[in-house]
Amino acid sequence: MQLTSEELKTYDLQGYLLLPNCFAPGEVEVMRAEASALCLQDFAGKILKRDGKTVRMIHGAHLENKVFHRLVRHPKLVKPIMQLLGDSAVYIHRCSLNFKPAFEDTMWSWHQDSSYFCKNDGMPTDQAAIAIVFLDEVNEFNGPTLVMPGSHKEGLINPITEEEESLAIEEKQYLKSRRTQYMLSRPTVTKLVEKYGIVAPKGPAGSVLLFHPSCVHGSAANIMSPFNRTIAVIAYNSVENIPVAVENPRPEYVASRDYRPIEPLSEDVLLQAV
Ligand SMILES: O=C(O)CCC(=O)C(=O)O
Repeated sequence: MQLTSEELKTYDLQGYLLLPNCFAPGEVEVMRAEASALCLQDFAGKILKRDGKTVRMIHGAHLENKVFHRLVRHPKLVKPIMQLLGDSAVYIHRCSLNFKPAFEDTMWSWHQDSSYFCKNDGMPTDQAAIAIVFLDEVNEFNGPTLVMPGSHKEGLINPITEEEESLAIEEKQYLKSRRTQYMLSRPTVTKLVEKYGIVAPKGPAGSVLLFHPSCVHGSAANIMSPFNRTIAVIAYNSVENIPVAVENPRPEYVASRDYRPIEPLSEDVLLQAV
């Protein structure tokens, strides 16, 4: 699958591109079954919510599971990603499964992934790309990823300061538990939304959302709907943008140090026996 020049232009302008129905229902079913099986296993990349039971994320699904190992090498993802990164060879920086079960308050604050990639993982530039694969239908009710179109042009934005954070937390205790390292402050979010607005790309299970790691995004809680929302989030990086060594590297299952370029597998790879 190749992106058209129109699609490449849209991605460049908006910092994201939605590809509806990329994967067939049979392929989605295979991935969903493997995601459920992974939730029952124990390994370091499995992150639970504060209740100690509900799975929030599985880091490194592609290192633990054959189907996700194949998904990250699927030509429907790798070929468009290579185009977005200037026809460069790419490697897998990270892959996670993000779970938002029905009637749960799991959320992600506003942030840029490039802050993590550049500041924590040592990427020289933000020239990486992310593919989100919808394992469930994503609709207006179950907490779609929210994106500020065009915000990738800002480059790295300063996250919330300690002072802003302590004020916000005094005001709303719940923020303390929702804090992520590079969360943006409310004044910053307000200014950015005035400039860029917010979109919530939605689509059937099997759709793919491509986005630029500097595109500001976040994700509200799925507290009201009876619909689960599981997505696979895969970050690819160009072999021209290999990270420099950092002092306290994040674990391999969060930020890979295997920079070998990947070869796309065959189109039907998700349906082959494991
Ligand atoms: O799950 C989502 O909708 C957003 C996740 C996210 O922000 C991330 O993985 O960086």
